[in-house]
Amino acid sequence: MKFEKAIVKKPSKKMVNGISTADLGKPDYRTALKQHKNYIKTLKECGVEIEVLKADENYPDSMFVEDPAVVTDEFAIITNLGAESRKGEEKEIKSVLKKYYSKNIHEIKYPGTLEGGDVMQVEDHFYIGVSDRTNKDGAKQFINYVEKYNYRGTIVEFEDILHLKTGVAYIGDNTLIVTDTLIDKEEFEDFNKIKINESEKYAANCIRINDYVILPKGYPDTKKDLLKEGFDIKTVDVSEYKKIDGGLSCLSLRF
Ligand code: CIR
Repeated sequence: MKFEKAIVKKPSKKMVNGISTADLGKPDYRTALKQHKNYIKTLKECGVEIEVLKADENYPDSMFVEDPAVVTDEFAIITNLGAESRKGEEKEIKSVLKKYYSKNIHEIKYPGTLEGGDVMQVEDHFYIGVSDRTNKDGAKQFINYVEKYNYRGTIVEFEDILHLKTGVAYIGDNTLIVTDTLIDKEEFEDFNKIKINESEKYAANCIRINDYVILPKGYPDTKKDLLKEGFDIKTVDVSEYKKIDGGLSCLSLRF
């Protein structure tokens, strides 16, 4: 998959109150801003042009732009967020995406809920996690939309993680990087799998952009494993986002 653009959103001061189960303390806002700038720089180095949206003090989690929409080079699907405090984030994203997609924008509607973190694209196939944030109705609406464009969808059920992509990433070349929770899923049996150590499971939320896999900084075993498999790596420190359950993929929409 070739990516040309990415949308990111500056974190607001309220990000320190983002939803969290991590038990790692509150993020430091100034460090988070520095890390965000560095994230943007790294995406640019991978060859994508960036649109940066303004911070929004009404939504502490709104820099996690991956959740209110799913984008491809042909169409966009605006989601219906499952988390109460995040409902409404999709309005701005929808107006921004209109300029890129004109008519090819669709919306997940109540009673369906879906968050982009639960959607993993593998070429023309989507894996949709059913989680506390995404329900079956939302997943089915999503599949109906993508089938119009000749894409296919598979629902994946799991427990214990926030989103599907908290535990798995597609990094190209038919390869998944995957944690214990998802490694034995039959939906993934035809992939090459790189298993993540339990102690480095946060690194499962990584992204492949053009020639590079971007990994969170501080996960040396995962980095070694990927280098051994021949992937080119860049690392970005996202420690402040980890404190509010977010990671590398959540911070951008890539298309
Ligand atoms: C939330 O709980 O919604 C945020 N604190 C973290 C969202 C992370 N997003 C993602 O994994 N796609």
